[in-house]
Amino acid sequence: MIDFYGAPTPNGIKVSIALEELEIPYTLHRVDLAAGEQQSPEFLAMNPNGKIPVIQDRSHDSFAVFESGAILVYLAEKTGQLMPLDVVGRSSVIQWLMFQMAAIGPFMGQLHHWQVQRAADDETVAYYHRECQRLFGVLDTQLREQAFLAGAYSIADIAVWPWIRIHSKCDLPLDEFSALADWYARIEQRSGVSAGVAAFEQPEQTE
Ligand SMILES: N[C@@H](CCC(=O)N[C@@H](CS)C(=O)NCC(=O)O)C(=O)O
Repeated sequence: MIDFYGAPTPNGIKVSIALEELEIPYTLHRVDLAAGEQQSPEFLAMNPNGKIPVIQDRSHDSFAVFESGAILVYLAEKTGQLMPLDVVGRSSVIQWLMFQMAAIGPFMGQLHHWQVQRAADDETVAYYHRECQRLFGVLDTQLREQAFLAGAYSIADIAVWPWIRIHSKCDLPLDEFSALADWYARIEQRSGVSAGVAAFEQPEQTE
């Protein structure tokens, strides 16, 4: 059983999707970011960086894992699914996972902050917008070659998908990225993915 501390943001949703895809039993503990619950002493004891998502694994003495990419690797390794075991296949997944963690997430996060919250001048917004379009181009080129980012469906796809989900919010249409748009639509149809998105719409468990 996993205790999952999260919120319905791209980094939160990638963990609920992975838990659903891997059919791992979990309890969702919603963290109210606006109220600052991520800064409570109890939360900081799990993640000193004070951000969701975090999991605790009850089968390992409530071992805590923070950073969404590290959580996805932990869950894949725990189950032996969604990431190949051979060194080359594993590296391919980790490369695209790192690309999401180091580029897609930070740049789209910044774009969303500056553009959607109207917190910056036009030049700053244009800079993040251009870079996100370039990153979408990188994904599109890869997906023209193969159905999923690292060969078979993996935690790399799960990491990227929730960020593409907010593309219209960030004024980043997919019209010029047809392979990315097809990939997005195919993944959206997976039952584990819709269950992961819907997880935050369910009444909170009290257990
Ligand atoms: N690199 C981290 C980023 C986590 C992150 O930025 N979480 C956001 C929500 S998506 C958060 O907790 N924000 C609240 C805050 O910064 O106080 C990860 O991938 O887990």
